[in-house]
Amino acid sequence: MVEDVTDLYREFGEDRLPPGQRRTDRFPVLSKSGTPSYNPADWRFEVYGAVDTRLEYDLEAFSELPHVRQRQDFHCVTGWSRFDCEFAGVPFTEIADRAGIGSDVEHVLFHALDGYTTDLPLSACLREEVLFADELDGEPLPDDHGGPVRVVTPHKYAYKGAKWVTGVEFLTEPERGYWEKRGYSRTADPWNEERYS
Ligand SMILES: Nc1nc2c(c(=O)[nH]1)N[C@H]1C(S)=C(S)[C@@H](COP(=O)(O)O)O[C@H]1N2
Ligand SMILES: [Mo]
Repeated sequence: MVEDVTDLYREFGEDRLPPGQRRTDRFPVLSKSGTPSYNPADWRFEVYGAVDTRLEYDLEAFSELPHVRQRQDFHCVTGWSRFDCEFAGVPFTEIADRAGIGSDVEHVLFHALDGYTTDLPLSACLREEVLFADELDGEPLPDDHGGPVRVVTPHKYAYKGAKWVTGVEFLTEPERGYWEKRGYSRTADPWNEERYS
């Protein structure tokens, strides 16, 4: 079953295509420093910070977590949008429930294999469409697009979705990620064209 969440734009704007974006059927690859290599046997996904229980999964354990399949749109801050991406993955809320997040948690910082980080308020993460995705269009997520696991954030510009994600850190105070430190918007709402801060 594929759940269609492409109508989430109604919460934010009039049009499915956010202002200043153009549609593409290609899926360009954008990374700060190329696709990192990793040893699948050593790969770990870690959940830490202000949580009741630290979690750690290897690839097999991650693949056994409950997954959902969704049709989502993808909006890059550089101006292209790709409609109808089919992602399968573990919902952010599933991970948050398993770790048990403290009542003082306000913010989340995602960590990745290439040293990339990106941050979001907790409230922007506790949404059904925020996934730790390991499949794209019915295939294992390609390396260039963040395999084995990436974050997807269809309600935000795509730099909020860390590719090659290896950790999620729950914070009691905001911290800035890689592009957020370099002038990209902290809030990144595509329908409000929050590109730069
Ligand atoms: N780990 C990591 N994640 C990342 C990036 C990166 O450089 N490293 N780039 C971000 C940016 S700026 C964008 S637009 C999207 C691009 O995703 P794509 O290459 O699958 O199109 O990934 C985001 N996630
Ligand atoms: Mo980007």
